[in-house]
Amino acid sequence: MKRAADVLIQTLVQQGVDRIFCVPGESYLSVLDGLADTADVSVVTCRHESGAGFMAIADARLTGRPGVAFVSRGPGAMNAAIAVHTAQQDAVPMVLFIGQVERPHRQMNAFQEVDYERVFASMTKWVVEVHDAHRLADIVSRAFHAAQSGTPGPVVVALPEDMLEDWIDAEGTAALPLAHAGVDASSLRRVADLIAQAERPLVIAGGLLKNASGQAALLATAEAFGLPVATAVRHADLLANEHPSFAGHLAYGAPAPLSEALAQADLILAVGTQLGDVTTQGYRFPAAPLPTQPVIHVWPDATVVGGIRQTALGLVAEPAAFLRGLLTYAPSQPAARHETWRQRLHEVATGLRQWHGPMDAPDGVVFAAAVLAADRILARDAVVTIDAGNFGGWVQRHMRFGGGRTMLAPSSGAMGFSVPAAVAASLRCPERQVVCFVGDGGFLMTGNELATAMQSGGRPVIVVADNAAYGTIRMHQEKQFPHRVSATALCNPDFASLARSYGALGIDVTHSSQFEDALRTALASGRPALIAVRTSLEHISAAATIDELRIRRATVPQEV
Ligand SMILES: Cc1ncc(C[n+]2csc(CCOP(=O)(O)OP(=O)(O)O)c2C)c(N)n1
Ligand SMILES: [Mg+2]
Repeated sequence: MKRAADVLIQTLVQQGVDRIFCVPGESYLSVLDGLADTADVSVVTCRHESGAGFMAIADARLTGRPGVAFVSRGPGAMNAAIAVHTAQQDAVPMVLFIGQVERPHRQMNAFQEVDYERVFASMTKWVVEVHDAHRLADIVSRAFHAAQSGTPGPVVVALPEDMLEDWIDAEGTAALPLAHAGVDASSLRRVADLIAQAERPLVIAGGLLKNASGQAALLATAEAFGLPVATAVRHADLLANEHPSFAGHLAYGAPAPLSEALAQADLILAVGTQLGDVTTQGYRFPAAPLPTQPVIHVWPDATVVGGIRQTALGLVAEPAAFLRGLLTYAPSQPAARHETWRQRLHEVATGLRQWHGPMDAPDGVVFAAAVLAADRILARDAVVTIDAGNFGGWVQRHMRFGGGRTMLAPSSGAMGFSVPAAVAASLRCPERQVVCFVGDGGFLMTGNELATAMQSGGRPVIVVADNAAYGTIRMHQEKQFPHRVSATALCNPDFASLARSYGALGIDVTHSSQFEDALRTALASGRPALIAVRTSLEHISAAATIDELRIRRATVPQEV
């Protein structure tokens, strides 16, 4: 006979889980008790459930396996909700285990009781509450299967406290084999034909290719067909940005020269992306529901392919396997006209990476300076995490990714992702440099996970862009309500001192000339470090200053 909690842990190990991120709760004490004796699973104790969830997402991105978080019932679960939503928007496999009130007290508004099925239904692949301990192992195995099948995403498993303490005659359940969507030879031939007939074919590559085999297949296909590749939002690392096939990053508000150049495409091959709102620049490129150029869409889930957009060809297939199959039909040599088109796009993308603005302003460092220095200094295989916020615009546009350098950022635009993600990345990849870029707003949402880094042996370098503002929102205010600043100014702590109080290294940067030394010192320190960059608010985004926004607003006629 075994305690159900121990059967659960055995099942986790059988699913390949070697690390979980948690905030403990009295609702799953027996699991914590069992984990104390389990050498196979490292337990990272976090300071907030959003941090635990974000760490699980980053870990999933780096391992290719579902990320796992354990949180307590009710309040703990609600704190974790932001990560569930992020995993859903990013199609990242994650299993979130939540304690639940004991079974006899369910449906009685018991202390911290939540109906998880109702709360999480809209943002998960599956929510299940385990009522019978005999079913626990099978349900957990199925949860891992569901998180990885078709469109990957989050699954929530609720564990009533008393169920975990039942004694049962059972063992753990092995991982269920995943079924992979395939693609037939005639479809592959048709794709190759459509590429051959097109004047200006373009690949849009997305997050499902964000692993070694996906990136290798993308590179091989791009080279064999001579295809340009634009990447979906937050995935600029799918292809080395210096590679002649790299045709830009479809980030939030992509610069006009890029979107105008890409719009010339007469065939779009979208692989491993859901072609969501941001990547398609508001469902305009390729347009939905009726695109202006033929779209071939490859994604391993029939409900997504063709679901919101007419496709010339929809293929339910694993993106990497599809690309490997397509290689068989590659031409002996890429067409000359494709080569010209590819060069044109690469020149536009490369040109946009140049920064022509100043490095310093009267009110602080222009954040471009920090990004350009980091780009020069960081190892090519560094992991870079990016929070939501305007400072991130410089990182996404002016830093080179791919070719080994990983970009981890939430396409959901969730603030607070990057510090926990960097902690998880430095635990998973201790041999790689891990650098987090975060705003002053985002840092104070989950920067407390610096304590987790100290405790667990992670050593991320955190670069805080401190412009004393929720700058992104201030930018929107200046666009729509110029000169009327409301609720966006921030009064901040001394971030470097704060980092020191955690036991980390803390360095202040007030002029661009200091950044390079600061980053080298931080990287060499071998411990968690924070560089607080006093950042210009006037230079509020990579695209415009506050003054420029006001002038634009004043000179562009407004609708009445
Ligand atoms: C969790 C969450 N809350 C609110 C927002 C809305 N939001 C987007 S950017 C932003 C401001 C970010 O400020 P900061 O981190 O200081 O970066 P900055 O824009 O100043 O560079 C806000 C509030 C969000 N995206 N996520
Ligand atoms: Mg800010």
